[in-house]
Amino acid sequence: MRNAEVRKALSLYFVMGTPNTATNGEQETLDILEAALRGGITCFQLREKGENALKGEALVGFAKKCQVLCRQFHIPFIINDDVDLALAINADGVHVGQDDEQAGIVRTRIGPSKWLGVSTHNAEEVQLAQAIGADYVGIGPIYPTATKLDASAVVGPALIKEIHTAFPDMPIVGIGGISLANFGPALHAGADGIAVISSIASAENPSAATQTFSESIRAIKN
Ligand code: TZP
Ligand code: MG
Repeated sequence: MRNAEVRKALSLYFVMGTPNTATNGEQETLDILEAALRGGITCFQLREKGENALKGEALVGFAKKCQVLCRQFHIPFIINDDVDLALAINADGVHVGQDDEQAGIVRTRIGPSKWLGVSTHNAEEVQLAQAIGADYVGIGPIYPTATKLDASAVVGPALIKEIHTAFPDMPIVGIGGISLANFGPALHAGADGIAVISSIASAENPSAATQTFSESIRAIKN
């Protein structure tokens, strides 16, 4: 069933683009992705945004390499905010924020079979996401984050609880400032999982960090 499959994939959702790595390098980014896949991430979103982000053919080529890795590990490969790219390479889904292409239009463009995730910050946005057929919502920033410069106000795990109560059928992933030290409350509040950038991409040992996340999440969820 799609809903259960999505919930499972949200458990440990890794988000990254080349700008999130120390050297901005394609190979470094692929190495981190492979380490995270080995460590046990359950979904990957290519979020190629910010300074020195890849564009055009370079982005298409890089996205294909990420997709090959994700396929090797049977992990869904989601594209952030680029429907053309997702369609061109046949990614598993698209994730959009409130300032990106309208989610309802994205759903029409990608059709019913690809996953659609929407970043939300309140019940109204979740209601709209549900109405246009979103498969899951991202809620955040749960904690302060230095990774997304234009992040909106911190919402805390309390918003997850509110949304989970009001929309029990909607899969939820918490994002923003989540680390090995603080991920518990988001899950206890009702999130199906957590999404992280820096806690894995900037970890000294991305594979070990992922493994620790993975084991601790499983311990809470089971
Ligand atoms: N959306 C809300 S917060 C955020 C995004 C993409 C950044 C998350 O990065 P980090 O490093 O896990 O705080
Ligand atoms: Mg956006």
